[in-house]
Amino acid sequence: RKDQGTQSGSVPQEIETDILIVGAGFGGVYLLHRLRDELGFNVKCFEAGKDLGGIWHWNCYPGARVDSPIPVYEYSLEKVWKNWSWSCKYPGWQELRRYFDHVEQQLQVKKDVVFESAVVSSEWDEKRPGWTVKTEDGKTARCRYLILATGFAAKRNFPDWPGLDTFEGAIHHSSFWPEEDVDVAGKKVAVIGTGSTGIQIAQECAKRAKELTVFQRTPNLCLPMQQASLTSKEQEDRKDDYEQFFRDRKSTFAGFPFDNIQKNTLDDSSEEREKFFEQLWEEGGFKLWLATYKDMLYEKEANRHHYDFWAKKTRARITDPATADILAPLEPPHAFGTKRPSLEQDFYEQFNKPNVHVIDVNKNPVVGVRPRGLVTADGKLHEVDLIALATGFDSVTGGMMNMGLKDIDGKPLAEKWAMGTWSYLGTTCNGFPNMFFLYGAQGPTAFSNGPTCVEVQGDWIVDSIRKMRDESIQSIEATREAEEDWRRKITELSDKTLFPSANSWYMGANIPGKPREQLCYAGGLPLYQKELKESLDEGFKGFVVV
Ligand code: N01
Repeated sequence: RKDQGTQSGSVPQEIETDILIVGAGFGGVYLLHRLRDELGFNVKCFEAGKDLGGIWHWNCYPGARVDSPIPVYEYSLEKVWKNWSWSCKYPGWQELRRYFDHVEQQLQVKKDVVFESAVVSSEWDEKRPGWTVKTEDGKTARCRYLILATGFAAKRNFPDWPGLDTFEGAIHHSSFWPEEDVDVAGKKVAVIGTGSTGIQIAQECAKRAKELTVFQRTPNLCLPMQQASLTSKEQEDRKDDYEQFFRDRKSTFAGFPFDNIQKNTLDDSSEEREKFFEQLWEEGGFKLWLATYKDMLYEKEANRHHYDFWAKKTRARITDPATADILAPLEPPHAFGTKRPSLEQDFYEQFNKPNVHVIDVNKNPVVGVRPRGLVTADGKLHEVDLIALATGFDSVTGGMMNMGLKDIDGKPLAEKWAMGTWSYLGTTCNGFPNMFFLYGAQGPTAFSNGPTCVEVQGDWIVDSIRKMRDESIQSIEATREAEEDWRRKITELSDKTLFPSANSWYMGANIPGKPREQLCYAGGLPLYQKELKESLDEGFKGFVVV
């Protein structure tokens, strides 16, 4: 990857700081700014990449574009939004990088970020007390508070196909795409996976590649993006309402400026329902998922109506019936919305071209890789020049378990979570005093808009640290009972929904051997914030306070 030239001056090998943050994406930058500039703490940040932006630093694959519209997908900080405007509703990765350059101009966080510093161990030092954190290249930081802002997609997932390393063409994982544009013109390309990433890569590459083959395990029930360009004037005109807008986004289930309606699917006649679905479809984005009937994610029959509408709309765009049966089968591959729908612009139309194909790898799996391509179970060699691995991540827990974190007794977090995930409030863990995390396990993470979620959790972390300072509290540590309670809530909330019925990364089901469990908080942001507030208001309820 090309150096962004972000590190200025020499970096000390030994760092002493009040607070160490790991990760300089949306969450880490927000916390660094608030804890340093508002609370006056000494804050440093270790970041594995070469620039700010987190996932937007890593994601530069063809077609990478955010799936949440602006201004919902940005900071609520006035200092940042007041003199920034976007070119369109759903910006691409280059524009998101420019946004982080702008964030830097406004907040000057980089001077406290140490780039190219992947954390490999964190241990509690009882004598100080505090954390000692080490990086791969030998840097050490000692801090009183440790905050993990590593996101849910910090550990990549690769297929275990025999012969993958013998392939003579190019192989790129979506989150490690070369900075230099990979020219697919005139090339034969294979895209593995049809999550949000695979859809975007395929949609883009299909327009330039000589031949594109998508290897699909599960159809993505994609929704129309309805992209639109925006002028600065349009955005300036809205800015008087921004403060209210950012307050409101925290009051909806998923942190978007809309919520499901207070009606069940069968309350409407089939004509009314059809009209409503059409309206949501026209408005685009996640509306058919998050602004629909309130029972969609809870009742099978209600859900089926959504699926059938989706399949009808989608199949109408695909000319070959056999291809339509793979991409948008008549029978749902999973309940609608129990896996993350991607937003697409003309993904389905690409398959009407003679050089664009889809292979259902459930029926015809990849059995190996040869120097010139992929071999499927039917014995066919699919010759390609480039393999795009859009195979996702060991999501939510994988990254946190991969950083050498140990509890006060020296037991690795990876061991604590080997049989399932335990946290309290999705922000703290028993055995890890003064360690906080956000946008990770057992928080609203996958079920909420990223910037909204990190601000909700980040604000609670800031308030907790402020309270500790004001009340001269040395340390807080979640109790085991509080963790058990929290885990029970996570499971109960999830079990009321249809989420557990799907083999999704939400349930840990995309990684062989990973415990099958709900990894995120499915109760919505308002209820979640009530839980956070209650703990703080009741003097750190659920924590041992020293
Ligand atoms: O990863 P994924 P992603 N053989 O896990 C398939 C966010 N995001 O990087 O569904 C064949 O969703 C796998 O199949 P299956 C967003 O929250 C946001 O796309 O497990 N296939 C699946 O189709 C998203 O949800 C944005 O059966 C294999 C795909 O690979 C999250 O990141 C953009 C396979 C992985 O999909 C992760 O998305 C991008 C194998 N061996 C991402 N292994 C925007 O906002 C896996 N698969 C725009």
